[in-house]
Amino acid sequence: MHLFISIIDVYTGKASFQDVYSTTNHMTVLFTTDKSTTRKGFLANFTTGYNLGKPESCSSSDFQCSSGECIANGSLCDGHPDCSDVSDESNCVLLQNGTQSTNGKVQLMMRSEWYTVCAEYWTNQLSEFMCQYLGFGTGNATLVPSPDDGKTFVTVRQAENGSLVLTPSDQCANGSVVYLRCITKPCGTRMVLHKNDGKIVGGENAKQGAWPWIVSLHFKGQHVCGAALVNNEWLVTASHCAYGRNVHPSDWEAVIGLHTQLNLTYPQTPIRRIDRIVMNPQYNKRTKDSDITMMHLEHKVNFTDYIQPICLPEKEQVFKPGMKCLIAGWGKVLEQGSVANILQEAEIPLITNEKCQQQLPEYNITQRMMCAGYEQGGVDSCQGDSGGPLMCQEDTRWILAGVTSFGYGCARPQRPGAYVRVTQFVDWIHNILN
Ligand SMILES: [Ca+2]
Repeated sequence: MHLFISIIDVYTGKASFQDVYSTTNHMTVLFTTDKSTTRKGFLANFTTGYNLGKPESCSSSDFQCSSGECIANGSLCDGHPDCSDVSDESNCVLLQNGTQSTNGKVQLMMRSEWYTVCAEYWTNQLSEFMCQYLGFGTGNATLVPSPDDGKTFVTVRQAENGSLVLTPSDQCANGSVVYLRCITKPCGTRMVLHKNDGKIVGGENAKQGAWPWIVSLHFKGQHVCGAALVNNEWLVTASHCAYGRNVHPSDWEAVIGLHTQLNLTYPQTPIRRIDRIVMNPQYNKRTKDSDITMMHLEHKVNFTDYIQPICLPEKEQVFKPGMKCLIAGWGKVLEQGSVANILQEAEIPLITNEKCQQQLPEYNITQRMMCAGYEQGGVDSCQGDSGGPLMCQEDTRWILAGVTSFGYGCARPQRPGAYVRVTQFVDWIHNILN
């Protein structure tokens, strides 16, 4: 039997906290203390009730915004923000039947129904507009024959004032619809040129600017974990880094574009406070499943040669066992050793989950995890590298395949390291980014 437990929140310290609600008829509260002296202990009040903490649900002719308000169904995707969080206008374009999330036939949501967009009146500006709406860069449209499968169609025209004029129809005038190919925003590119020579155990010093998306996360001024920059305001890291330290996000700082911990004040090294921490609700501290968390920068960063985002994988992307990928971090350079000042990097091969399960029998290696390591050991991520990226190269771009999660010791023979399998979380990540 599988028991799915979602973390609602984790609170530490002496302060009192806002109310927390369970959205099921069940809630488990765990109290743990690391003090053995006799003190006051814990105080918590419990209340039960129907839909506690939930906004009242809307009538069937209304749409409920993510922020709770009710708006008329007709206000969905009408180009006008009606919800305070604009969630009524946030899922109105879809690319259907493409080979990747970046391409497909353009579908528009109107009056709670999906319409296929006719090729008539389509322009390059519309391609660009739709791709940017979907969070991509520019795009190119091709016109393909419309299937005669009883779908509803719509023509889209740009009015002189820039607004979109949508006209539904039973068929497309010239019999073709719009197939859009969007280009993802630049990511995963190393800007500083590198010769091919090259706390990670068995690693070597990275060149300055080698991994421009790697972030050092400082908690109360100390490096504790790594993270990866996925756009100009969001980081991906591990949940166990944030667990119990998520009440005051401002205790965290992200040091970006960093090379050595001994010099935090290079001009190319901005430091940003964290203002939001979103732990994956499926994270389980005991089994280490779904060990992934997003952190939001209080202020955006500008991309430079030393600061670039890493690419997220496609949901269906496969990283084959045997593939050599890279890890990097400021963690311990030996299991019993000290942390690294200069960013360390190392190449490690991916292994199958089956083999990983055999070699880490203490854990349940789930489909949401992936593993990497040499049979003979010697190269591994270690304490302080947690949350940092497992990076795999595709063509010329670097992709965030994994997030450093756990292992058994560091770099021991036949003891691979376990990573979050990011492909399993791309929908969750994109939801937060948009
Ligand atoms: Ca609206």
